Amino acid sequence: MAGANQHFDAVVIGAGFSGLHMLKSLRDKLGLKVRVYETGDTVGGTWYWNRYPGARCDSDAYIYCFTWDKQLLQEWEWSERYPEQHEILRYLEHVAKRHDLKRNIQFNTRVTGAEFDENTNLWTVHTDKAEEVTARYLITAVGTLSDTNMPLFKGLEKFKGKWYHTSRFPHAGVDFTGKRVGVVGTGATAVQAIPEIAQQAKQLIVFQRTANYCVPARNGKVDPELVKARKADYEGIVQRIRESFFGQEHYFIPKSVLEATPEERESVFDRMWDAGGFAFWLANYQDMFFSQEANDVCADYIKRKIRSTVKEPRTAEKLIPKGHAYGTKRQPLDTNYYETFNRDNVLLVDAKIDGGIEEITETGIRAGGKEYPLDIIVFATGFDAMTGPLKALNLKGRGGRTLDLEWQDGPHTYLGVAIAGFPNLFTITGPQSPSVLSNMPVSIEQHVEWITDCIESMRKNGKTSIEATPSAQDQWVAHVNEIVSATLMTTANSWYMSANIAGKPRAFLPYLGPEGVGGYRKKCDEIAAKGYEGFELA
Ligand code: N01
Repeated sequence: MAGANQHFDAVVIGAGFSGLHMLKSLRDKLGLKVRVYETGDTVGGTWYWNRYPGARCDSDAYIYCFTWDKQLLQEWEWSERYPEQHEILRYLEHVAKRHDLKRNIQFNTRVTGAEFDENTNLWTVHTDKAEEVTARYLITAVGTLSDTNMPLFKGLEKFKGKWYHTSRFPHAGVDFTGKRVGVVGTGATAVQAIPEIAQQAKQLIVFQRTANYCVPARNGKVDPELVKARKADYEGIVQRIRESFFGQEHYFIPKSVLEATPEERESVFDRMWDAGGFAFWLANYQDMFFSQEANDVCADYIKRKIRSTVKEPRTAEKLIPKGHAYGTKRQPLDTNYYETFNRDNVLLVDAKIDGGIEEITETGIRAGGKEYPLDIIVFATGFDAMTGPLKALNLKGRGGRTLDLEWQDGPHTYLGVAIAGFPNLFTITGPQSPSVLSNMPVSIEQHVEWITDCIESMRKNGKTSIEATPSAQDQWVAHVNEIVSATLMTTANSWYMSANIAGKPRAFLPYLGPEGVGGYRKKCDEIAAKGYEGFELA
């Protein structure tokens, strides 16, 4: 399949959930000639790369899947409420095979750059296989959490043991048996990995910079009767998640937590806590994200849970989040996370109480003036979220403009799917779209459908170029920022706020629309119905 100077109707970058669906849609619905480039040696994206112990989805599997293959929705059986990485990868492999998608995907190939030609309205795409192809449309399906954040820890090169980043874990796995292991980070990834590693390692030392609010996942087999009922109601489920706020079957309680009596809210909190999953985060009282006072009431419940679970009071205190409101950082779902700190072989080193990481030495980590000897270090330090993977593509738009320059003060997009100055470029789940604030497959499908309809309409109307206007983009950026500024989200040093990467301009990355993904879908559809309002078509 490799070959220079080929022309495609569309080039898609990435073969995860987004790229697979985009390929299927453009090739089989519109009959386009499509090439997908993928760095990995098979499909899967996030589920190909993130192979750390305990990696599994955090959304219930019955909605963490493609909804466009109605038959597969009926046929596929998930083994658990939140399947493990290898099972989701097997699912995506199955989809690729079932729809014969691999024949249009070139694996082991990284896109190293692309530039738009203003004379031909075509993109020229370069790869690390010295290929150069042209395409009318360039579609990024690179994921939002795919650009690894590996902070420059002083002395790492001296470390004589082994070290790994969770997002680039060895395919063969890592045997922690009998080892002294350090985990750096306590985000959603570490919260999944720590209980698993603790069961194997001789000693586990967790280096925490910021304590997180974790709620129980409550993973397990799903009652076969519930599975049956869901399969019988898939049409209804799909419609509900598409119209919902977060792409989930979760809805806020339309009441202030401050209006509820202490007994009433305690029983509501207990119900959500026992249900597990994102309910406590996404189906809580509606003012939790807006009022610090309301938020404190919800946060207090979790703090009490931490204190009653963790036996050693000093460790419990370290695990109590301080300095950010509940829910303003991505909710980690845990399975025995807090319980793990009751084990004799687990130690928590908190940056504020014990001192932060000073350097990596030949034999371990030095933090707070003390050396912790280690055989293996696992960095669960996250990603340069949303903008990172797009900037890494080295795109050159009209007049050679680059995202590095255009986004110096944070992302500027129109609807999170297009960028002024970058014609015929579509960014699936891009910055300033609901994306990471939703159940990803729902947002991915919405973008793929919208992009497909847009390209179909352009072809019908003889248009060869579409580009967001600077004024529509400015209005969208202002709207994104105005909406979020009314919430507590901007107060946290989260990756949503770009605060996890040194030097990254502080900006809220996704779109927290007033009506969530449902409202965003309506907005995108209205824009299309008005002849792609805010875009210039040529
Ligand atoms: O990354 P994170 P993640 N020194 O950025 C710490 C998704 N996900 O990989 O909080 C010391 O959240 C950092 O500390 P702080 C999900 O959307 C999905 O855990 O910045 N520590 C933090 O504790 C999630 O949100 C699933 O102070 C440093 C940790 O490293 C996203 O991926 C499962 C440091 C990084 O946490 C990212 O989660 C798992 C430094 N220099 C994850 N730099 C699913 O279920 C960073 N840290 C699908």
